[in-house]
Amino acid sequence: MSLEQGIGQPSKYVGFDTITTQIESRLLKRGFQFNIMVVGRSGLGKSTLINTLFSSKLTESSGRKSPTEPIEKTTEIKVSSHSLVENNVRLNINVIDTPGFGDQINNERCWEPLVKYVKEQHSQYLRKELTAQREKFLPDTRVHCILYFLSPNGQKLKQLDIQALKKLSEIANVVPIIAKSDSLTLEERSEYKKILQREFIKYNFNIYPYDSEDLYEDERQLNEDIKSLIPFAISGSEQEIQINGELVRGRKTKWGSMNIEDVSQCEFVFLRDFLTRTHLQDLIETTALIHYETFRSKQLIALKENNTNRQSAGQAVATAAAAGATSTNPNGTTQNMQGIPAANSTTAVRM
Ligand SMILES: Nc1nc2c(ncn2[C@@H]2O[C@H](COP(=O)(O)OP(=O)(O)OP(=O)(O)O)[C@@H](O)[C@H]2O)c(=O)[nH]1
Ligand SMILES: [Mg+2]
Repeated sequence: MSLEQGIGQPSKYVGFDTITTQIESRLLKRGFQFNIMVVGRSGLGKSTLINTLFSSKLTESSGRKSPTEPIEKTTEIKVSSHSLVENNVRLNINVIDTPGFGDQINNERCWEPLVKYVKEQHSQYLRKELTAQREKFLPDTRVHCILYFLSPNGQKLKQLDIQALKKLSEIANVVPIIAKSDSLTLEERSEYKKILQREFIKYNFNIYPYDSEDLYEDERQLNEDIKSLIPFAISGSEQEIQINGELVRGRKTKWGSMNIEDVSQCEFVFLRDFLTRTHLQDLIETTALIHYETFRSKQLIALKENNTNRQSAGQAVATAAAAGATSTNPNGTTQNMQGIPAANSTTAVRM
C-alpha cells in the first residue's frame, strides 16, 4: 500500500480552520488549573507575595494590622484553592504556602517535606491515570511552579539554599526571586543578581525556563531576556497607598513610599507578566511533559523490574518448594493494585 502526501488547499471553504475556536471554547468551559508553591526562609514575604500576585486575598500573611498583634508564621503546608475570572477565562489556582525554613535549631534536610509534597502529587496523578475506569479529566494537583525566595543579603548562597534549590529544581519548575528587594539599593541589587546568577551556574541548578529545540526564535529570545532577569528582585504588599493622588499597591516607610508596580523600583511586574502573560501555559505543560513524565517513567520501570524480580523469585520458591525447602515471601514491600507505592502522607496538608 502506498500513501501519497501533499499539501493543498480545498477548492471551496470547508471550515476546519475553526478548530482553534472550537478548542478555545472547550478549554474556556473547562477552565485552567495552576498550582503554585512558595518556598524559602521564614519571614521573607511568601504569603504576602501570593496575595500581591493575583490581586486578591488568597492566603493569610503574617503582616500585622497593629503593633500589638503577634507575628504569625506559616507553620504547615497549606493549600488553598481559588477561582479567578478575567474576560471569560476561569483560572483555578491552588496556592501551596509552606512554612519558612531555616530558623530551627537543626535545619538539615528541612526541604524534605516540600520535595515529598511535590512527589506525592505526581504519585497521586499516576495512580489516578492507571485506574481502569479513570475520570474523564483528572484533577491536577501537580506543582507547576515553585517560587524560591532568597534573602536580600547580597551574599553567596548558603548551604541550605543550595541543597533546597538543587533538590527542588530536579522535580519541578523553580523560579528563584530576591525577596524584599526594597531593602537593597539599585547598585546592590544588580550586583547581588550577578552573584546569584554565577552561583546558579556554579551549582548547575536546573532553573526554569529551559532550553528546548522546539522553541521558535521569538520564544527563544523571550526566554533569554527572562533568564537575564532571574532572580527577579521583588517586593510585595497587600496594601494600597496614595502616591501622587493615585491609589497603588505599595509600601510606605518613614523614608518614603514605593509603588511595587513601578518597574524602575522593583521587578514585581516582570515576575507577574512572566507567570501569567507569557509562561503560564508553558509552566503547566513543562510540568506534565518533563517533570511528571520523568517521575512516571521511573516509577513504571521500577514497577516492571519489581514484577520481574518477583516472578523470578516466585519461580525459585516454587522450585525450592518442589524440592522440599521452606518458602519465604520474595517481596516484603506493600503496594497497591497498580504497584505504585501509596503516597505516604505524613506531611501535614490542610485543604
Ligand atoms: N520590606 C518588605 N517587607 C515585606 C515584604 N513582603 C512582606 N513583608 C513583610 O514581612 C513580614 C512577613 O511577611 P509574610 O508574607 O508573612 O512572610 P512569610 O515568608 O510568609 O513568613 P513565614 O510564613 O513565617 O515563613 C510582614 O510583616 C510583611 O508585611 C517586602 O517585599 N518588603
Ligand atoms: Mg507565610
